[in-house]
Amino acid sequence: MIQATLFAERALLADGWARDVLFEIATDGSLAEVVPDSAEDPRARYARRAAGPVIPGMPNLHSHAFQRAMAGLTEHAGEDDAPGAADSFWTWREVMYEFVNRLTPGQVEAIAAQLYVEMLKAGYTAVGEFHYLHHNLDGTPYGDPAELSERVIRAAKLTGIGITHLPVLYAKGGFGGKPPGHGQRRFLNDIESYLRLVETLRARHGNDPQVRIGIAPHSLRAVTPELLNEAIAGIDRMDADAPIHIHIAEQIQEVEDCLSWSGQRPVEWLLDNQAVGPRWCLVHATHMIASETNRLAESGAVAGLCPTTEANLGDGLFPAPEYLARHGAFGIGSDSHISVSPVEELRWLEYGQRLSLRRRNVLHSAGTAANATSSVGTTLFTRAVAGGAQALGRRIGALAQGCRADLVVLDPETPVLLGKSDERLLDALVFAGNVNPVRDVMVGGTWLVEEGRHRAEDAVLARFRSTMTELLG
Ligand code: NGQ
Ligand code: ZN
Repeated sequence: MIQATLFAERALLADGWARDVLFEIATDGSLAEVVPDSAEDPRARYARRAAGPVIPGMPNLHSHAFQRAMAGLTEHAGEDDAPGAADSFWTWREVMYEFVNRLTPGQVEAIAAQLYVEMLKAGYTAVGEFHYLHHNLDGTPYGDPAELSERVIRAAKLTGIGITHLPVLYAKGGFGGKPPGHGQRRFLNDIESYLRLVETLRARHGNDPQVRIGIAPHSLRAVTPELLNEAIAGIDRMDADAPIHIHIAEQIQEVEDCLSWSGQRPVEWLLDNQAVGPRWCLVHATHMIASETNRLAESGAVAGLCPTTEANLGDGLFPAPEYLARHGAFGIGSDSHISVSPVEELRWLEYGQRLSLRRRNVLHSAGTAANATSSVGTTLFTRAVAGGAQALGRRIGALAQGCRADLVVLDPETPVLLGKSDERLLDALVFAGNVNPVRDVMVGGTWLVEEGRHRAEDAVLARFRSTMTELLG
C-alpha cells in the first residue's frame, strides 16, 4: 500500500545524483519505489513536489541526550587554573556527574525531546542513544527498571526521530575491575539486571520499525572482560545482529591505564579479544597507532566519530586520513551535544586534519575504487550516512527501495547553494554555510519538519523551558 508520493527534480540516490526522481512511500514508512527520470511517469503528476534538492537523512550514531542541558555550562576554567592549565576531560566528567545526579525522569524526557527536535531540524533523522542513566537519584532501580530508557524512547516517538536504543552496561570504575564511584551510582547494573533490561526493551519495542535495541558496554574501563563476554553472549541469544557500541581510546590516560592493566592498547586489546566486525561501533577510537588503525578499518566495524565533542573535551584527533585510505567505515555523532549539526561535525572532521597537517582537501576518495570522488563534502557526507546507518542497525542510510523513507529537502533559496552543480552541492553544504539549509524533513514516511518548523516544536520547547528553569533557576 502506498501512502504518499514525492517528486524531486534533484535527489542524491545510492549511486549518485539523479534527476526527476519519483519516490513512492509505503504505509509502513519504507520506500516502495524510487524511480529516476520519471518526468513523464503519470504518477509524477499527482506527487507532492520537493521544494529543493533531496538528500538522505543523516544518522546521529552517538548521543547522551541529557548532556544537551549542560551545553554551555562547562566552558569556565577551574578557579585556581593558570590559563588553560588543569581543566580536562576528567574535570568535565566530574561536573557532568554532578549534573546527571539531579535529573528526574520527566526532565530526562523533556531534554531528550528538545534535543531530538533540534536534531531533526538540522537534518539528523535517526539517533543512537547510548543510554547509561538507569536508576533513581539514590542508585536504586525505578519500579520499572526501564523507566529512563522508556523516557528517552518516548521522546523519540513524540518527535518522530528513529532511534537505536543502546542500554549501557556500566559496572566498574576503571580497568582491572576497580569499584565504581558514588557519582556513578545511577549507571550501575550487574549482568543479570542488565540483560533483563535489554530483554524488556526488546519485548516492548522489538517490532517497531522506528526502534532498534542494541547493547553498549560503556568502555573497557566500566566492564571486565568477563562482563563483556557475558553481555555479548546475552544479546547473541536474543538477536545475533544487534549493534554493539563501546567507547574506546578517547583519552591518553585511558590508553595508559589499559597498557598498565593488560600490556595492550585499548583498540588492540578489543581487536584481539572480541570478534570485532560490522555490527560493532567503536566510539571515538581517537588514540590508535598505525597497526590499530589498519586493523580496525579492515574489521568492517564503524568508527563513531564525534568531532565537536572531541574538540570540546580536548580528546585529540582521530587518524582519519590513514583510516580512510584503508576504506574504514565511519559515522558521526553529536555525543555531548555541544553542537547539534551534521554540517559542523563533518566540517570539523576535515578542519582538524587541515590544521594539523597544514594541507587542504584531506578527506576525499579520489583514486579509490567504489564511488570515488575528489569532493571532500561528498565523501564526508555519503560515508557518514552509510557508516551511521550500519552502526544503527536499521534499514536506513540510502534513498532506495526497502529503506525507511528518511529524507531531507534542502532549501533551494539558501544563498550558498545557489547555482551549485551536483559535484559542488555537498561541498557548499558542509563548508560554506552558517545558516541551516534544511527546509523539510521526512522520517519513516512522515513529514516532521516543514518550512523549517517541527510540528511539535512549540510544546516541546515549553516543556524544555520549564525544565531548564527547574535545573538552573
Ligand atoms: C559519557 N563521554 O559516557 O558520557 C562519557 C564520559 C566516561 C565521553 N566519553 C564518561 N565523551 O567516558 O567515563
Ligand atoms: Zn559518549
